[in-house]
Amino acid sequence: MMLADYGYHAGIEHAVRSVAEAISRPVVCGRVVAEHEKIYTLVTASGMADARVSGRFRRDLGARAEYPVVGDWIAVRLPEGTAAPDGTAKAGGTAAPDGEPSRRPAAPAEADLAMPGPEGAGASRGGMGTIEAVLPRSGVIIRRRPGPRARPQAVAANVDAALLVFAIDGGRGYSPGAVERYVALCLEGGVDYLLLLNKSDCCSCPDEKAREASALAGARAIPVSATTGLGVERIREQLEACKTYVLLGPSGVGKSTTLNLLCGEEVAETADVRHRDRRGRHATKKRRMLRLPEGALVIDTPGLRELQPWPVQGRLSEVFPDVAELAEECRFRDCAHGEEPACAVRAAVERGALDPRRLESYLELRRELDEAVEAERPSHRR
Ligand SMILES: Nc1nc2c(ncn2[C@@H]2O[C@H](COP(=O)(O)OP(=O)(O)OP(=O)(O)O)[C@@H](O)[C@H]2O)c(=O)[nH]1
Ligand SMILES: [Mg+2]
Ligand SMILES: [Zn+2]
Repeated sequence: MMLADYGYHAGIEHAVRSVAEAISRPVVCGRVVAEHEKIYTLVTASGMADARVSGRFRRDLGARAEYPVVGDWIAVRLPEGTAAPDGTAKAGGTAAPDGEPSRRPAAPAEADLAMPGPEGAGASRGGMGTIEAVLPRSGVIIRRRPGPRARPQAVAANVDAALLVFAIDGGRGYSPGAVERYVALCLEGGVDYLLLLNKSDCCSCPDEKAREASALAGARAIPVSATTGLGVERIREQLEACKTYVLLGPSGVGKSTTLNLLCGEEVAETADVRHRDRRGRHATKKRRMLRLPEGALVIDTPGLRELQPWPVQGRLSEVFPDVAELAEECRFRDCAHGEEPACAVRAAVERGALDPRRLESYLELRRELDEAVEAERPSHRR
């Protein structure tokens, strides 16, 4: 198995070595391709393996570490008899106590496409790897964990670009505000994005919708129909081999259908939306990463019920360059565009130069992100 096919680069090797030195134990690197409760399916230089986090890892969770997510590069101790990362397998692989080889049989070629099946985890009866560390992430999708307390939850890691999927069939999941919210999520995490306006076969004016969405999202919207195939070539043009993409969006918008279309076969389960309100039925239960025939890596995710971006890079003003530009003319540098005198942003709304919806959307996201920043302060953390 070529880890390079999964985006491996020299920086990762370096990070794995520092972990090995820090814990004085041999570790190899792997990439999480699926999560099943507390078990992770990894791709490693010697094939697929299942692993759990180590006791040390769990103890350290109180500090800053987070559980691995799909896309993470991790440092893992593999059970005896598994091939070493340089390919120097310990001859033949020692047998596990129950007589089964401790390594799963090599994945067949098509397993590249549909790597971890639902039965994936736990299938390797022999050995379970031990995850010692999550390596530093670059490009991460982090939302606020649903619930009363402001806590972060990573959705996918080491992502180059998100494929933000919306359905423009008239359901309620698509709105300018939702687009701004998903774009903020991507920019905060340092992730590029592309907007896929799916179900355009059920829309009378898909090009108009794409123009409208492009204006909100830096001209990155494509009308698509995952059932007729419209737009699929334009998506393919954007995907590069060995780069990582994540499909994000509400349930029922067609993320898995789009993935199947890109794969050229049914690799992901899909489900009809409810007739009454066109809402999805949460067909995809778990996140997992697949490799397209052309080599791009795509993570399918369950539809998000709630989406509040989590502050990472402080890039909200890039989602709202119009508001940011006006704000430079406000009298107070830290103007909240509320009751302050001489607020250039509110003045622009009043003279019709800025859509009030846009300002509302900005203020709402600003408030949510500020609340999260506040919750992250050491005095608020437990
Ligand atoms: N008309 C039409 N239907 C589509 C299109 N894309 C997907 N669908 C249908 O929409 C339904 C939901 O599709 P899924 O791919 O399961 O949606 P999902 O986004 O993966 O949903 P979750 O896994 O629940 O998050 C299925 O019945 C699809 O056949 C499209 O472009 N046009
Ligand atoms: Mg799905
Ligand atoms: Zn102002």
